[in-house]
Amino acid sequence: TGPGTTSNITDILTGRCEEYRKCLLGEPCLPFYRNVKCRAAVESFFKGIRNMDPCATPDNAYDEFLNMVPPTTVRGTTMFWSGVMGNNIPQDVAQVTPEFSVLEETFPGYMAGNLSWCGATDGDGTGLGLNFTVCPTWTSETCPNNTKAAFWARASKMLATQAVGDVYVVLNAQRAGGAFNNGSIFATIEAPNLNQDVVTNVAIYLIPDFTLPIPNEMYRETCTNGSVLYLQNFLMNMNFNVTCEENPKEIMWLQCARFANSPYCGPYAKGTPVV
Ligand code: CV1
Repeated sequence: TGPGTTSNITDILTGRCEEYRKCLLGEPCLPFYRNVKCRAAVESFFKGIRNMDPCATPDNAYDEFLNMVPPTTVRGTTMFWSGVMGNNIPQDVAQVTPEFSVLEETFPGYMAGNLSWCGATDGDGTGLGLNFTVCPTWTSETCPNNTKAAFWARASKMLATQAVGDVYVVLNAQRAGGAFNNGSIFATIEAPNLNQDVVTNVAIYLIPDFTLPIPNEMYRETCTNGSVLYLQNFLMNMNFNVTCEENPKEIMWLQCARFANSPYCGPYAKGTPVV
């Protein structure tokens, strides 16, 4: 199990909602959002999960909420990521690069980012129907449909469905089991929901895993082997244009700013890194 519901989550969600709708964040700011009623939005966020078993969240639990504050991104900027959670790199790059937008920068993603929450069937004295003590870890195989996973899955689906123009996906070349993980949200929900008629290119950005204590070259995929090659074929079979880049400078600059001594950085890093 993981941490319970974040204390004061209602206030946090309400505050973030107000920030977002008032365009205080430098994110794309739609007239539509200005009229969001934050109290009602937060209420609908909890509506489908209060007093519910946190491992039996209905697929549509957040539909009302997500229809009030749907994720939207500017054409040609939508960035997906998978297997690179450890260092927040795509989120941080997207934050300072107007050319990229990730789910965490959209209205629902911003509201829910870095929070923990889940329902509780027995209540725990707060009257909110949420468990403030523990929540299931959402990667758990015994609890696949948990409160939080259901949220990100649904929000991710909407993000992919509305994406237009060039899209991007950042993958970890050294992810155990392959950079393109079959069970990931990207593989199961985002890629299949991209629209062939409006997405002009899928750019795969393959980055090394800077969080590894010792870079393991043995398990480093390239654009021309392993699961990344599989992903390219999968996307091309869906009629998408696909490009793939290893160590793309658009992402690496931030990685290298943070891990300046990495063998993947510096003038000799392009191509075969010296490890
Ligand atoms: N997405 Br905190 C998915 N999972 C998220 C997101 C998020 N925005 N935010 C968080 N998580 P993995 P993936 C948590 O690295 O392909 C969206 C979840 O606990 O395998 O499954 C994004 O749009 C999840 O288990 O990536 C992104 O494009 C873990 O972080 C895609 O879905 C990420 O798991 C990434 O999901």
